[in-house]
Amino acid sequence: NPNAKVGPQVNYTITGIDSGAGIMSSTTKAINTYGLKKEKWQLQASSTAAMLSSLDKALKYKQPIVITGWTPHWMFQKYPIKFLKDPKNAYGKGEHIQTIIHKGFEKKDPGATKLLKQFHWNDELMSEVMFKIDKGENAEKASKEFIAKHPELVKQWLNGVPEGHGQPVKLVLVSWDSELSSSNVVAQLLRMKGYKPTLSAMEAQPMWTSLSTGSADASTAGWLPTTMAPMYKKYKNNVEIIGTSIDKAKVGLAVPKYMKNVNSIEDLKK
Ligand code: PBE
Repeated sequence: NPNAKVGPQVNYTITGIDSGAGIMSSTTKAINTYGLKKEKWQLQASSTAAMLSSLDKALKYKQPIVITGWTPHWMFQKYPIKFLKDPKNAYGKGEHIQTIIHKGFEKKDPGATKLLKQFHWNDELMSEVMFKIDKGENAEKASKEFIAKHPELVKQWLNGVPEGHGQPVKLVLVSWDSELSSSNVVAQLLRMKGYKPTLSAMEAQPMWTSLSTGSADASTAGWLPTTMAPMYKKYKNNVEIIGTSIDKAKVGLAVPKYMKNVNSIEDLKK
């Protein structure tokens, strides 16, 4: 029944991803901002893969579901879903994906830092790599193919970057599709210039501690100013934002398009 209240149909549950992700803290904030707590709404942590498989199932049976959603990501191409309006800006007014380094890394390695600063692309380009990874292609292979296909872009990214002479660069790799793509492309670019990048897979919280202690040098996973604000605030004295790889990112709640009466986070209360 499309006119029935949403809450009871989904057990007042928002299906989320890994608990350390920025979108989880923004969603907890949204639940408070919109007064959904009184209505027993809760956020369920899982993983991106588990969330998307629940979405897949719900769509198959035309059942209601509320998920945490974001772009760039292929979920909005693959599935008929829509973002809910966020009139109170609980998820911010517009997110960027920023490149973060350990404070002091630029002094230690100005060349690699220059490359990291110059790395800038968009949703469409990132999606080329993301789709391949989603289809099961190895991330390193996908980024090599991307680089071979875009010589002009690569020229801009490498412009004026000095030879690395085997200098190691410790990159953080958080296993979100967006970051699998950007980190692997950046690693490949560094290799082309003679640097020796390593990619350490870790979750969102360790990413910030590693960047702050210097056990990692750089990350392309800074979803800011809102999504990862709590972590940035905590570590901002020891990290530095040096660039923006994606200007337009978006984070929020999403539902299947057939949930015609649910268009805003406010509607979850109805
Ligand atoms: N995301 C996608 C992340 C960053 C990448 C929105 C899931 C987050 O911290 O929530």
